[in-house]
Amino acid sequence: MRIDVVSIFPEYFAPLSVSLMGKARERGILDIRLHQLRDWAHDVHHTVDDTPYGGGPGMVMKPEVWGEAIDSVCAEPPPDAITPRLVVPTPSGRRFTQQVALEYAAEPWLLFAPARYEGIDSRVMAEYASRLRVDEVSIGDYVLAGGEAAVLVMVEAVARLLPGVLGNANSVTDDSFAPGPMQNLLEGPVYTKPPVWRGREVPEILLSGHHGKIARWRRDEALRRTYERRPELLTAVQDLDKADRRALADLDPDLG
Ligand code: JA8
Repeated sequence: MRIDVVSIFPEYFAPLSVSLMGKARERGILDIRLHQLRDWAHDVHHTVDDTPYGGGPGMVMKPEVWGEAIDSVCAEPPPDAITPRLVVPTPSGRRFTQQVALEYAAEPWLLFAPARYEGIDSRVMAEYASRLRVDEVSIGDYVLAGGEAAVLVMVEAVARLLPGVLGNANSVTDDSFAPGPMQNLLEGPVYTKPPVWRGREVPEILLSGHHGKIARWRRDEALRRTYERRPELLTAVQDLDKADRRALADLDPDLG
């Protein structure tokens, strides 16, 4: 997969050379190209922002600079006649979820355009929407100082889904067996050795070797944690079995 990122802080993306994503790049699974937005600003100060029409606080990123940057990145296409999916992080975007990460992982080419200041002149998104698929996406309901951190989050969520990026030890296929964001259940607690640490014991069932009972216990813990921390997820959980309904009824008689 090819990923281009255009930013006024390309050095912000140093973590993309570490660990999982560093290895994926070395192996050629990920082709990440970073670009300095100011390279497409032609005035002496390499200006990328200007005051907002209509007044108000802060500055808005200039359309001409982004337009030249995106045109130029798109003009260096991979072998086929493909175009990138343009991803613009913004708190006013559609929510980036695991489902969106799976969608992006199936794309050959992503182009991220993280903004600073009050965002990018909206005509840029309108212009490219007539040529590319343009997604304005939010990673959550909080405001960052810029879109760079959101790009790091999204690239990591996508990269771990690419074939060959994860080892067998923590395979993506496990995501669909263990409770997780895909099933609308939170993961329950996990433990490793020693069996007693500072007087705290590992739940006995996990040491029992009864694989069926362990699976049931984990499911119950996942249901309990989801009920306590993210109750809104439970309304969306599919295919609850009889034991699931009993576990939920124990937590809250209105459920299950
Ligand atoms: C921000 Br400025 C800026 C640009 C993108 C994003 S995504 C998010 N949660 N906050 C702020």
